[in-house]
Amino acid sequence: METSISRRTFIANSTKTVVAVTAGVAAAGSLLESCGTSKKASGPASALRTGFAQEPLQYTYSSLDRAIDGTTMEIHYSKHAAAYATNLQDAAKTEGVDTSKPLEDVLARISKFSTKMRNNGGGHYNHELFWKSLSPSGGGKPEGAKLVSAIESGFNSFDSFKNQFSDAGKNRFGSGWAWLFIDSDKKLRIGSTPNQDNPLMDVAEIKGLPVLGLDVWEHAYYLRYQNKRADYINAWWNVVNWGYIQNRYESQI
Ligand code: MN3
Repeated sequence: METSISRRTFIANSTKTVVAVTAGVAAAGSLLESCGTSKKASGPASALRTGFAQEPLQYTYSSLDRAIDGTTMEIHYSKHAAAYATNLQDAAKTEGVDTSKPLEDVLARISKFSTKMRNNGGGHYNHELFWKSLSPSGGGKPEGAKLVSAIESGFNSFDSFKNQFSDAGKNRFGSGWAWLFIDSDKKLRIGSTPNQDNPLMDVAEIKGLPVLGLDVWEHAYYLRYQNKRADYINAWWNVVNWGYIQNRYESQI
C-alpha cells in the first residue's frame, strides 16, 4: 500500500519534473530565439562572429527576384553554400577545430590548416555574410552618418564608390569576391580575392574586416545573366541591405 502510494507520488513528481524540464527547454528555446533575433539585428559583437553552420535565410528564395531569380537563390543557398558548411564541419572535425568558437579565429590563421579548410571555411563565411547583406527591401543608399561619411571621404562620392566596387567585381578574373573592408587603419578599402578567399585570411593579398561582399562566381548569376556579370552586379545594388552593412561598419569604428 505504502509502496503504491510512493510510486504514485513518484510518478506525480516525475510528471511535474518532466513538465518543469519541458518548460525549461521551451524557455531556453525562446531565449536562444531572442538571441538569434538580436544577432540578426546585427549587434556590434555578433556581426563579427560566424558559426560553422548555415543560418536560416531571412527572406524567401524568390523575394530578391528583381536582382536575383529564385532558382539561383535556392541552388546557391541550399546546394553550393550548404556544401561549404558541411565540408567545413568535416574539415573542422578532422583538424581538431573547436566549432563552438568563431570561424573568424580559424580564418585569421588559415595558413596553418588544409586547403579544404581554406576553401570551405572561406566559402561558408563569405556566403553567410552575402545572405545577410541582401534584403528584398534593400537598395538605395546607406543612411548611417558614419558609413556615409567614410564612403564619401574614402571614395569621393557614393556613385564613385559604387563604380569602384563594381569594377572590383567585374575585373576579378574567374571566380571570386569583391569586397568593401576595413583595413588596419580603420579605413574603408575596396578589393577582390580569388576563389573563396577573403580579407580575414592571413594568406590574402588584401587584409581587413569584410563589411560588404559580392559573390562573382558564375553560380551566383549564370541562370539569368549568363556571361553578363556586369548586368548582375548592376542589379545586385538594388537588393543591398544597407542597414546591415551600416551596423557591421559601425560596430568596428
Ligand atoms: Mn557563391
